Amino acid sequence: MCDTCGCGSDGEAVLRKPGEGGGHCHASDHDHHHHHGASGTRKVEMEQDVLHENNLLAERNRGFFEAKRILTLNFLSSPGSGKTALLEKTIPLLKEMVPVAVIEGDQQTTSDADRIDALGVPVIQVNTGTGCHLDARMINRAVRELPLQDCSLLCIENVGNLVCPAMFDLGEAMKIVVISVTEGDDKPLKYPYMFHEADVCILNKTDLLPYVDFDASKCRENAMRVSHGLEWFELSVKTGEGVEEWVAWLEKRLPER
Ligand SMILES: Nc1nc2c(ncn2[C@@H]2O[C@H](COP(=O)(O)OP(=O)(O)OP(=O)(O)O)[C@@H](O)[C@H]2O)c(=O)[nH]1
Ligand SMILES: [Mg+2]
Repeated sequence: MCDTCGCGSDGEAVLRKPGEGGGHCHASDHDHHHHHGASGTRKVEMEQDVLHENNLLAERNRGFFEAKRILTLNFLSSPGSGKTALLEKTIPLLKEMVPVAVIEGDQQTTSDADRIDALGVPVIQVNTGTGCHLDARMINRAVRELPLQDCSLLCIENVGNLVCPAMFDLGEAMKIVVISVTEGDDKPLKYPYMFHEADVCILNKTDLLPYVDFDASKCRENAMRVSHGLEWFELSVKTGEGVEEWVAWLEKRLPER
């Protein structure tokens, strides 16, 4: 959570089905009242309360997913690293093996949900408005709108942001952080909380490596410094290079039917 503005903690998220539009940002959506209290103590207490409430609901979500044997993955990254592109590549390779459903998180638009809808799997869009992350309550509401089957895969694409989403447990089994080679190999050190919380890191857009100053082994080393047990994949969604290894790894973790 942004501890300076507390964005997203006071607004109601909007759930949308693919094609329901809402493509425009209105100035009124950004009536964003900043409560910068003079007392640092109050700010910390508020943040703890919000996270405590979120954690309780996340545990309820987790219990639901475990009881139904739904493998739930939370995909996180900065905007544009390729989360939706990765889902578009991965889902067709898995959907014959296991039922797949998707929750898409964005501030506005249903464009990502429309892309997933084209794959023929159930999807719901959560528009967070001014909020910069998904939280456990939004997931709790969204799963009620989805035809979730037992022994299935649920992919959640979080709002593009390397900061706040890391703090909000959704009840997922794993956090998967996507980073692309255009972002700089120092990102794991600059956004350590995200990489520390992640179970898996996917370095995407390796097809662009010849054109950018990005040292993939240095990036991996930086990521391992903040999270020793991180699973690491390097791939290009565009060319398909490296995708097989990632999908094979995920396949082994799918619930047996
Ligand atoms: N060259 C190259 N471009 C890619 C690759 N993967 C994704 N892209 C492009 O990167 C851009 C962003 O991809 P998205 O999948 O929309 O990224 P995202 O992380 O879902 O973005 P947000 O939902 O806005 O946070 C698109 O123009 C993709 O075509 C890749 O492997 N190589
Ligand atoms: Mg996306």
